[in-house]
Amino acid sequence: MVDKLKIIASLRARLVEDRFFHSLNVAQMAKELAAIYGEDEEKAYYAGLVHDCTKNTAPEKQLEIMEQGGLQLTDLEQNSPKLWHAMSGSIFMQSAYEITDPAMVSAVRYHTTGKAAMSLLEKIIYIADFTSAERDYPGVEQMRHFAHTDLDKAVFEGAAFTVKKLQQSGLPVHPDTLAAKDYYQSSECGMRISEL
Ligand code: DGI
Ligand code: FE
Ligand code: FE
Repeated sequence: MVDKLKIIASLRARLVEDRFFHSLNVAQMAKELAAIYGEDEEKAYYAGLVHDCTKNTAPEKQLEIMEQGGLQLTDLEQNSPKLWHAMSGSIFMQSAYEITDPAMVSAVRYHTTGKAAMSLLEKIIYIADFTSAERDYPGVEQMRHFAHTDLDKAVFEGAAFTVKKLQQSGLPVHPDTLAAKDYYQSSECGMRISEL
C-alpha cells in the first residue's frame, strides 16, 4: 500500500474540498465502527479514506477506468452515472494506492448501492458514508444511533432511505440497492427467507 500521507495528498488534489473532508470523516467513522464490531480498524480506515476517490473524476475517464478494469455495465448502470464512482473507485484504488485487499476493494465497490448479505467491512463502509461527522440530513442522529447499536438495522434504514429518495426523483433503483433493503428488512425479524 502507498504511504498514508501520499494517499491523503492525492485525494486532496483529486477531490473538491467538501468531498476531501467527507473522505477523512468517513475514514474516521469507519475506524470507530470497526472498533465496535470487531473489524480490522486499519482496513476500515483506509477503505473509508479512498471510498470516493473517483467521485470528482470526469465521466469519460471513469468509463475508461472501468473498461480497463474489465467491468461490464448493465443498461441501468450505464444510465446512472452517480453509481460509476463506486465501480471506478474500486479499480483506481488498486493501481493508484496499491490497495488490493479483496475485502477493501469490495467495500468500496458496493458502498453506494449496498447489496444482500454484505461482509462486515462492506456494511461498515456503507454506514460510515451515511453517518460521517459532516452529514446533517434529517434523521442522521437516529442513523448514528443504529450505526452504533445495530449495524444491520442501520443498513436497512440506509437502503430504505435511498430507495425512497430515488423513487421520489424518478431515478432507477439498482437491483443491489433493492436486494440490500429486502435482505436487511428480513434480518430485522431475525430470520431469512431461506430459513422459513
Ligand atoms: O458518494 P456519496 O455522495 O458520499 O454517497 P453515495 O456513494 O452513496 O452516492 C449517493 C448517490 O448515488 C446519490 O446521488 C444517489 C445515487 N444512488 C444510490 N443508490 C442508487 C443511486 N442511483 C441510482 N440510479 N440507483 C441506485 O440504486
Ligand atoms: Fe460515494
Ligand atoms: Fe461518500
